[in-house]
Amino acid sequence: MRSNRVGWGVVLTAALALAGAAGLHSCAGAGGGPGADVSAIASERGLSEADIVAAVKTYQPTGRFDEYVMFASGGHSGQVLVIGVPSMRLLKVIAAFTPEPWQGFAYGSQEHQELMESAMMAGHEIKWGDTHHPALSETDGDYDGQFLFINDKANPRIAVIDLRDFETKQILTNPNMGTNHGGTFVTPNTEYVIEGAQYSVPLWTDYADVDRYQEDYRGLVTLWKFDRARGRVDENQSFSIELPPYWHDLADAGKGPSFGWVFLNSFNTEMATGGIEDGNPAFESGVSANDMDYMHVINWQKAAELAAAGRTREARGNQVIELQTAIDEGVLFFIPEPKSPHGVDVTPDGRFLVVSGKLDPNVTVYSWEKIQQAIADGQFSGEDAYGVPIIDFASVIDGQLNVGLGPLHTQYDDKGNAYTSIFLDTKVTKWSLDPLQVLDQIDVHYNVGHLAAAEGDTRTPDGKYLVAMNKWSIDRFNPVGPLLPQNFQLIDISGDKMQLLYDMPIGIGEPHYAQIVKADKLQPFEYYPEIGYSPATMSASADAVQGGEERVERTGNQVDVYMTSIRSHFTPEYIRVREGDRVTIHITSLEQAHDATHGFGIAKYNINLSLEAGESQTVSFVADEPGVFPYYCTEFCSALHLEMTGYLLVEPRG
Ligand code: CUK
Ligand code: CUA
Repeated sequence: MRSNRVGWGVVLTAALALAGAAGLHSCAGAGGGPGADVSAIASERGLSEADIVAAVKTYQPTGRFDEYVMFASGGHSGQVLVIGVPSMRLLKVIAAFTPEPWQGFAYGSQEHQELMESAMMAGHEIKWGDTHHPALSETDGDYDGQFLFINDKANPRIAVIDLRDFETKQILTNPNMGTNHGGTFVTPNTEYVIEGAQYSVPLWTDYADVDRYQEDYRGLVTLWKFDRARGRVDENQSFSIELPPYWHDLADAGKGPSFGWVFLNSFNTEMATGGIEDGNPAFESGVSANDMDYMHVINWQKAAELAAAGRTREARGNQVIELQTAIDEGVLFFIPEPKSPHGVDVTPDGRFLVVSGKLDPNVTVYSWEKIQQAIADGQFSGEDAYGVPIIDFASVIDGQLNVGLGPLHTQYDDKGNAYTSIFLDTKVTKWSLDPLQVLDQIDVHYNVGHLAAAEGDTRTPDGKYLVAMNKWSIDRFNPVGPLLPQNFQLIDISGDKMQLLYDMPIGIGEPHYAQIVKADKLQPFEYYPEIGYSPATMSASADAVQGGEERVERTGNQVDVYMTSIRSHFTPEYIRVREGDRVTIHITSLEQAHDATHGFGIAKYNINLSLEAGESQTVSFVADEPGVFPYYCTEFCSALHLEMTGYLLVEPRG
């Protein structure tokens, strides 16, 4: 331990040099001044030289913004985390699939109720999601900062988030998947949002027992057509491609020379059906028996032409290109990939694909040029049981490199280097693509899953920062009982040697993937552009209430309340109804000041809205419980915030 606490003169000089470079004054030597304090504080806290450098690289003084913003999946919280990089400050949790009271997401607002109803599956209103892979919208292969998509693995769904207000606008359900995993990924101009299934289920029949697995179960990939002008997916122009009943994993879209293609990993090409309770090999071993599975190479441009030409068959209301059509029309090819493959990551220039097999210590680098040539020449080494042509493995690989035990996912920097997460060795390996060689390794803590690099999935990654998204934290933080947070570790990748800078515990769910965008690409609203704006439609609301127009209207049992909120009162302050009335409150915030948010919570009715400046929302409920129920503003909006209140009076029926 002592050897950590070295070289105070050097450390101090380094820290002050950095401070000087930042244009700050230093007062070294002035007793009790900042200079003298750094050394004393560091010594007292037992900080090493590397610790101080890490602190100086990540600390943001109050009011200073981060250079990057990371959008991370919130795992089985069903949400999205927004984090500043390099400070690793949590900026927001975006309600994606799961009700969230601070944002008033699905706590009584009619707009959110409609969204939740559109997101129902199998007749259930679903109150959680398992978010894995966020994807920022792209223009010409570069993040454009406009939209974010994310999958719900558990209930095969996709959320569309508008980055003008960081709110979920649309949730798409996929009736032909059991779960998803190969999503979301976008094509380079966000033409399509890709969703690949994971565990195969019956496609053309509603029910089939597992003894019909090979006949009736099917894999699937769906391409959701994004309408950027509307900020919504157009379901009518979306389509799917039927795949053999393998289990599908991660995907990536080609770019540059590989534009127009999607690459989708698979496992369980064994088509193992488990059943450990009947003495069969467990799924665990059955699905990982083969040395090779198949990377699916999919021509999405050709598939889109087929779908537009009606070469589809309907399954549960969605258009599906049948497997035989995909084979006949040259939409689908396989390439063997070792072993229990997980990530497939296209290089920034679109010329190579990197695949990691969880049970193979190598990354395998495939050459798009060679793949294209093999397809053009019709050079196949065979076909699978369903007739899909298989491209010869050896003829299309550029090389393999031993990066460590259990490689999962790969990211890229601006210097032609790749970074692969090594799950079993719990490391990150930095390697170069040309020549193929390992350059550096760093320990992470512990069991790393995905990595996210600054601008990492664009055609021009920035390098600089890499975040290791670790599954276990064990001894990194204060103990909080047997359920521990996940651990994001920020790594500086600007130099030859990687340096660990910062640990950020994630105590809300297990995040999987994240994307990191240059902060200045985001142009969010400071407040809604006009008073009476509906986030659900991103336009003026027909139900907006202007100041002076507040009123209560009754038609039979229907009571419509037209309400406004402004510091520090609601108008009206009394809502008088009778037991059994349907009450609809149209409420508009008259604020146009930055950060002037009001909440609207009604006691005991499970209602809470968040009304950002200018926002208009509607809440509708049956006053089924008689009594007196205060309502109040749930955001501390002003000195007289506690006074921002009123009463819902529900008179008992005689
Ligand atoms: S998966 Cu979680 S570590 Cu869903 Cu992208 Cu690899
Ligand atoms: Cu408005 Cu508190």
